[in-house]
Amino acid sequence: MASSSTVDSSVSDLFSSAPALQSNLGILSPDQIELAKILLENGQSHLFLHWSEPGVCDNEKLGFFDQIARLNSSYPGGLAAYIKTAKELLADSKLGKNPYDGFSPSVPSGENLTFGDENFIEMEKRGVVEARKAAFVLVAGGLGERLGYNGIKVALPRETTTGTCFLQHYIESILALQEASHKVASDGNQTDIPFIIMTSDDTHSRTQNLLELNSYFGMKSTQVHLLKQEKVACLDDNDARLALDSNNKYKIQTKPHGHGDVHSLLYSSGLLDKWLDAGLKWVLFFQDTNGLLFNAIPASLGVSATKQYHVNSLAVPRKAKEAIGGITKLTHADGRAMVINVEYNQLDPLLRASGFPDGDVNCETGYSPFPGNINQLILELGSYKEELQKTGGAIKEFVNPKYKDSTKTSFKSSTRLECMMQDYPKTLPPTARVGFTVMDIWLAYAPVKNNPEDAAKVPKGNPYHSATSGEMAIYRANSRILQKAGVKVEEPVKQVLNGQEVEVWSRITWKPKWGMIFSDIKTKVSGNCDISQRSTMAITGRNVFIDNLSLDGALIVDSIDDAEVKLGGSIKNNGWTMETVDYKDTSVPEEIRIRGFRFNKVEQLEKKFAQPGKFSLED
Ligand code: UGB
Repeated sequence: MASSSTVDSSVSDLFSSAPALQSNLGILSPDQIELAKILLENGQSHLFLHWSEPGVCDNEKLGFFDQIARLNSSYPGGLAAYIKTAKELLADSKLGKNPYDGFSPSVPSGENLTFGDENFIEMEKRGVVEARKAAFVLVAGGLGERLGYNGIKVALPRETTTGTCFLQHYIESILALQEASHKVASDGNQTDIPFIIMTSDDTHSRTQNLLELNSYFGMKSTQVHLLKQEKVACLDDNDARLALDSNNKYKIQTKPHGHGDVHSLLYSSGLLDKWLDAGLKWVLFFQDTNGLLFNAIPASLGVSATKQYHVNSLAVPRKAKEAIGGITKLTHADGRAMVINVEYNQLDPLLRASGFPDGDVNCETGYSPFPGNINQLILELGSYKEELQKTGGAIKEFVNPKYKDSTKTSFKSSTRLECMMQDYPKTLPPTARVGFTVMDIWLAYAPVKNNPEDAAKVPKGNPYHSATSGEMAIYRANSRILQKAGVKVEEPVKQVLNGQEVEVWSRITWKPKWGMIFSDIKTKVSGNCDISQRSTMAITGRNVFIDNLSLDGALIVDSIDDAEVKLGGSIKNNGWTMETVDYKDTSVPEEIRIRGFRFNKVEQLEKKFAQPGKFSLED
């Protein structure tokens, strides 16, 4: 332990601004004294006003410095940099400065893909070739406050026909892509695709438990890597004074910093170098609850490779005022230009301030002219690593204080700096190739973000983004893909579930290994096939072929990889019915009631093929 005599005179001047701290210096280590200096030099003496005499609450004081050390080491440039940036951003916010000052928005051009056409099929094939040179990064540190679900979002069922959770589906999709990519590899490179999950204190242990309890859903545990983001210090006022926890004066209040942390975590993890050494080329970022995501991955990776994009943002047509960011071209008066996501709460004011008097409105297509950012990014690894070397992974931050009144001198509650992963291109040089790929919503985007009550209030025509719409979107996408492959899937019926009017299609699901890309799916379908709207079909095997099948009821097929199974003939049974459930009915498990329905498995044909060989449904 250091004694106060180790502190020299210039330092003791500094410490005289915090007498309660000064009298406690004897209990602090030299490292802790260094941290105390950083705090005092950056206007944080108020943190020590309540400190008691040495000998009283000493453990709490040491705990305080443990937390300060964590806050200091987890932020690029440390706490001094955090406080400096906070002061600048708070001053800008007080002045009402527009972060896009000097920039005029316009509609950018990018790649538009149409599911199932020749170009789409080509892009998917190219994407599969590239996949073995990719690493996947899931940002899953958010609590999902809008959804209000008690567990972690990746543990929610993606659909309740099979009950497969999001995390399992993501892992199985990566494994299916890996296998498909290895098959077409001409260089014999059979490296496993790395899968990184960014967690936070709110999600880390539950994510780890979910993986361990399920043997990593079939992935090698060495393939999966969890990176935990730390929260950042809250700020009490425009001078960026750190906020103390109201229940513990020896603790700084903290809040999440946002998904932008993923870049600094990846940079400091050392993984990027390893990946470059292993010959990887792409890093794909995605969010926690988009059950359609992997329908879009192969083709958009193909676009990245073909166009040699350094940054490729996946996008869908966006309804005006929808809570997804808009991909926008911003051109500065000085000639600079960038293609960037403008967050949904900033798009309308930016447009109004720059020659679009109606702000964020739909155009003649019925959609906003700005494509909607679904926050799936494909970055080219080499240029990504180079850029992070310059920035240390720091992403341009923002602050969003809720002021008490128009003087903007005090806040309703503490605020903090935040950052978003899609702001990565903001620091890129103009030579960077930044593009985007637009795909149909039905194919690519169905997040689960809103609780039933809020979803029911969404303006008519705008997407609900609820557990109900998220599950219905899986059935719609699978039905439409099979339609395109030649199956007569009956049209949907409309139904109101948890106050939301949704299209209910046949409940069709399959495992990613059954068909990752459209050309594969087409090889699995032949003859005259039809599926009625009230039907359920779940395929969990790989070599399952739909051939002259007429289905009106429920059909569940499981098979080992060495079993080749033909699904044909006419199958009719009472099937699975959908019973409505109210989201307020707490006798029903939360993950079910937030959907507004559950299945009643009245009757089904269930077949399991556990031996190698050729089979049909009669076997
Ligand atoms: N997340 C973290 O990992 N850490 C954090 O600190 C915060 C979040 P939300 P939101 O899907 O279309 C984003 O809360 O506000 C993870 C984009 O910014 O769902 O809806 C979290 O676990 C927006 O441009 O984000 O907005 C989750 O996986 C738009 O594209 C992810 O980050 C929108 O998503 C997103 O968190 C969208």
